[in-house]
Amino acid sequence: MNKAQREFDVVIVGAGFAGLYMLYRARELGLSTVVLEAGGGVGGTWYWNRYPGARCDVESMQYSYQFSDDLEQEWEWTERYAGQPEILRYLEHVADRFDLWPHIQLDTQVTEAMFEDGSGRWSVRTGQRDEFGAQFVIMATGCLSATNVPDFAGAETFRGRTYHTGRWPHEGVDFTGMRVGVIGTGSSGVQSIPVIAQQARDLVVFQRTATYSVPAHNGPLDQSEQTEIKAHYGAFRTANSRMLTAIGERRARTDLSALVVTAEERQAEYEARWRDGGLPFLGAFADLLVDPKANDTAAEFVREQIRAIVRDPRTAERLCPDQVIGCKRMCVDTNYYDTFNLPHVHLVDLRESPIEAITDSGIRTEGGHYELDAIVYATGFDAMTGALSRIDIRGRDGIALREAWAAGPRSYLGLGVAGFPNLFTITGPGSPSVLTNMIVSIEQHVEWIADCIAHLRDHGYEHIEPTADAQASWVEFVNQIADFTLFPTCNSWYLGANVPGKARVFMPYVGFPSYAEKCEEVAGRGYEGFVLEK
Ligand code: NA7
Repeated sequence: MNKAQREFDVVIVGAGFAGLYMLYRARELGLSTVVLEAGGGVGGTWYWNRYPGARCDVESMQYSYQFSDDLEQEWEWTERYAGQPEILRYLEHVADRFDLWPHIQLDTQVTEAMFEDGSGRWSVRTGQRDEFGAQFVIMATGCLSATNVPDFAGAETFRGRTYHTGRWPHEGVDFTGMRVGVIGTGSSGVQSIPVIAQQARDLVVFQRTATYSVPAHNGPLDQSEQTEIKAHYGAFRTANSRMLTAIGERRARTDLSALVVTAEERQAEYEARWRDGGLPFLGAFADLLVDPKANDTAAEFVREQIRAIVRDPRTAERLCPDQVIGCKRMCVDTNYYDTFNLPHVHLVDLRESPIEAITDSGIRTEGGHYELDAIVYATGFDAMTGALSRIDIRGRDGIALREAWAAGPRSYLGLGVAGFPNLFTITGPGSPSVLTNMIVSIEQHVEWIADCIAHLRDHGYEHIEPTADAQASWVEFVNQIADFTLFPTCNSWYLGANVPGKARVFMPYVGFPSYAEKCEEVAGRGYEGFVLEK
């Protein structure tokens, strides 16, 4: 039997960076709020992704909340790029420091969220048979949280252990002496492969698409740098949020085309950024993500680095990507390419010999059979929409979000969906989200939503919902901008192309500053493009 429904002003789904801050703001507004979290702790991405080598690809001094000066000053990061355990500790500290725990219900998987036309309220159900009623539902479900596990024939017959990087066992895994296969060479593969190689007796990497990766040059965070940034943290944050990706004003994008400088100048710029490391490599020139010729100069530079690092020329060639650089999210690594110089590490190119089946003792490709004791799926996520479509969300007249989004997600500003009153999505499709420092985008959304709810309350409105017209124009605009770039040219998860059968639509909005400005304008004009109802 179901338990009695508990009533709240706000139900927040997810206790990662987004859910925790949303809770903090909702409480400040005096709203009764509960956060429902599937995991056994807070942290979201950083709770689940405990694979060896898991690390953020945005620098620690930027990948943190800015809403509290005290928090910002107190917390000491230890590395240039924080590892998963340190980020998780940070989020647990946030939950302690702001006394958030009493409002968070862990181990609670939301399965349904229904808008009830009669009462005008939401009813949220969970796999644990709890029911919650709420005026507002806020999805803080994350862009990369629904795991993608390819449907390989015979997968269930494998007698060894299998793992997905996004659902790593809390107790860790000891691969010592084992023959390990890793499928996938996105960020999770690129980060975990060098670490697993240190333990495994034999490591076979199954690569479908070669990856561009730039060295992290990670290490202890320079104390003087930390002190210096903290002395003017606000200005540092503001400067970063003026960047297209809300990251990296210290190595800002140059305004020049890669094609107007001399070959020597171009090489010098790429070398300097390679020495510095990290994602700002792609900011070397203004046109890298819009002009294929410009892009190829950066791509070829990285391929030259790969050829210089990897000693076996055949392996090096297989590791050299041929798609546009930056089209799939670039990786940031520690010793990724070097790892292929180890005698017990082997690369299987799935474009030459695709996986035919998983057998009881390993993986069979067209080229042969690989005996394995463990298989690691580093196969990514049903990105941006997966966490939402796995919940049965129904708006007015019982319309299902899954159906409304069957041909691709349709959202106004990535914040709200026509037909789904009082439902907000933090960093939803149609917002900059994954193309930016996520924390900056999350804070911008949380603050917008909190201000919006305050506005509704102050003016006696019960409901808010985007108009179908505003939503249609926004979706078109997001696509027009994407079409101006090289992003649509490859099979990335930004396009949903990694999940068989998923509609191919470019989901994030390119450019944080213009987006934030648009959101402010919309709010300033009394929530233009939304219908507000008493
Ligand atoms: P990604 O970046 O989506 O990488 C997944 C990898 O798995 C990628 O190399 C895929 O190849 C590969 N993959 C997926 N399905 C298959 C099948 N069926 N067969 C073989 N290989 C497959 O996920 P990550 O977890 O690494 O990173 C996600 C984000 O987290 C990352 O971008 C950062 O933002 C942090 P493909 O490229 O699709 O050919």
